[in-house]
Amino acid sequence: MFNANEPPAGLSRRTLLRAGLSGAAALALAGCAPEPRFLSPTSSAVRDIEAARQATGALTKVALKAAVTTVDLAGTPAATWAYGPLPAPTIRLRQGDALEATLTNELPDPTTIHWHGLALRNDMDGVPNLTQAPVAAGAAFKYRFTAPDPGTYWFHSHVGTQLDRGLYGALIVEDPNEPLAYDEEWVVIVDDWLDGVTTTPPQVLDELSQGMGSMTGMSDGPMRMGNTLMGATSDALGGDAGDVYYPHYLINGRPSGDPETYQSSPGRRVRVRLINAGSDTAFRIALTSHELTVTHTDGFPVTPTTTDAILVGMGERYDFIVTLSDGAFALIAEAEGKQDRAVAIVRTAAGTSPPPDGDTPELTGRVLTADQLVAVDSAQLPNRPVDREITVRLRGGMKQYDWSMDYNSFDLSDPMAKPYSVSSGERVAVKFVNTTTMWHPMHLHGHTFQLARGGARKDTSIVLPNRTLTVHFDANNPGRWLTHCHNLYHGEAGMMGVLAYLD
Ligand SMILES: [Cu+2]
Repeated sequence: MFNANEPPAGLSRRTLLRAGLSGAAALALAGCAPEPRFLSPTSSAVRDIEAARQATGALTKVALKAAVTTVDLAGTPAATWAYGPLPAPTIRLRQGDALEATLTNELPDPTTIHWHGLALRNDMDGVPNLTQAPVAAGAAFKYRFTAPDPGTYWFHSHVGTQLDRGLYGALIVEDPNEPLAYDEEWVVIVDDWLDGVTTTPPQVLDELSQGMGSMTGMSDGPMRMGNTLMGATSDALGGDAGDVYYPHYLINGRPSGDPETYQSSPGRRVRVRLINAGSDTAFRIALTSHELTVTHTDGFPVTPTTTDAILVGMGERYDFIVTLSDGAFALIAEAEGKQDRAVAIVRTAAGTSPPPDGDTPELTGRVLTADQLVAVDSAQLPNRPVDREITVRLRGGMKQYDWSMDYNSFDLSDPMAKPYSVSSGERVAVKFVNTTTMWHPMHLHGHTFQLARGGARKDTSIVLPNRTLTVHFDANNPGRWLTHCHNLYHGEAGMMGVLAYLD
């Protein structure tokens, strides 16, 4: 028995309305139109869509232990959090296979894993308080889902600023009918690193959150103030390139003082799977004395496009083919606007390694961004009219560090406070209107959208300052999906929102 004036904990006004009142009485009590109801991540619609996915029946099991560790950065020890080594061992499965990943949390804080880019079942998406309860310190959680599409994906913590530690790795979904011809594969993860060297990510967020006030970048080139970087600019990114000072940039967990060597033979065709796991850094990627032929972005195939360099934002991926020459070469990941870089060595013959700070004309040659790409026919969204248009205004700035979507100060402790609605089966257009003076790599969970008509299929896309990017997707994966800036600190400051399917 309970007092009718006082709903018991957990019973919403809406539940009571449905239970007892109807029509005019309910509307009068609510004081306005009835609240929309949204599908829950544990709804039958989520289970049904998972059951309907093409599945091979094969199951890949992995164990991921998130724990405190120390990594060696060319002789500098960095105390950090990681899933074992940095990066985590690559997870590989085939399209239609199921992944069972057991996360054991040995961190002092709660954590989750997000499977970035996969159109997976909503309750396995790893967003704390939205698709699952955060996994408490000392607890474990089993992620289990079918991988629907082949491609280059990655996984990372989605709690607070944990991504800017070492909690990330590559997830490769192989195509059983791979149409691309190549001899070998190299997974390349680029990252910006500060954890345990100069500071920790929570301290960086604290510092940034003070706001820059009236401070302006008067310097000629980037200048460090605490953990803030002033004056890092990029024409390709339309101005401010990034605002966090990083003492190291890494390729596959290694700084330029201790580069990885990729050993191969002249003439070999290598498929490079490039992932930007950085938190505040776009990278400009080039291989000395080579052209790059881009074949995929964010997992989906594009018409092969040859370039000298690629500009990759945080969360984006590019696959490209290189035919290796005879000698020793440097794969350069130039931290855009920040005048620093990571390198790896590509070697097909004896001889001295190229110097890490050598001249790389490729970096200033043709520079590819996703807007130059065209999806192959099989990756085109079918032609149909838009059923729903959602406008997302990106707002805020460095002065107050008040990044947001539509002035909503997003709080992951109450993620469903103000969702954007969609309905199953709709063709949705999202207009990201960037009203700020900085670029934002915007990410949508659980879907792959299309850039313009015929453009690349992507899940993370650069929106330049004072520009609008319109993307289209089909609402075919029910649930509650985060959409946010993949600049980790912008996201944490509030540039996040939820796109929720109506029940
Ligand atoms: Cu941003």
